[in-house]
Amino acid sequence: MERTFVMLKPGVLQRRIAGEVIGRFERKGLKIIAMKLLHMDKITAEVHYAEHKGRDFYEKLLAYTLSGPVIAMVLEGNEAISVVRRLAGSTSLADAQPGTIRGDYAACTRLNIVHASDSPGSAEREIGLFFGKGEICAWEDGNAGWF
Ligand code: 3AN
Repeated sequence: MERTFVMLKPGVLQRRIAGEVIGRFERKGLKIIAMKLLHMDKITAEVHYAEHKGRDFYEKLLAYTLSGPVIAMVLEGNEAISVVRRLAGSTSLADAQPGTIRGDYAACTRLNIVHASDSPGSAEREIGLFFGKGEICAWEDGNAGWF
């Protein structure tokens, strides 16, 4: 089982599509093991997007990220990091395929709906940036037998 960090950007709440986007991850069988609504502070946003500092879109990306609450989540599942990246779709507006979250909902590359960790290292770092150990709520599937 693998864990990944997902953040629904401020436009998701503004557009009232949080349930639809979260539903895509659940339908795939990913397990939500942590979730919270938060208005990110500037330092957290700067740490989160540190790799993009200096890029031409960086300041606007930061401003957008701080413009309203986000939904932060930890998802667990088989190969969760790559599965979630494929569900999210390509970063760029032009490449995001219909059927993916970005392909279906994003109208602008910078406002592209969802952040998802791109490697085990970034998943660990990002989960640690947003969640304390006590906020991760691992749970068992019980007898449903779906997976
Ligand atoms: P991803 O989120 O797919 O891992 P990154 O890490 O390259 O992509 O970019 C982080 C965020 O920066 C993207 N989600 C998007 O909001 C923004 N971004 C990336 N590339 C561009 C771009 N060329 N123009 C505007 N915003 C961008």
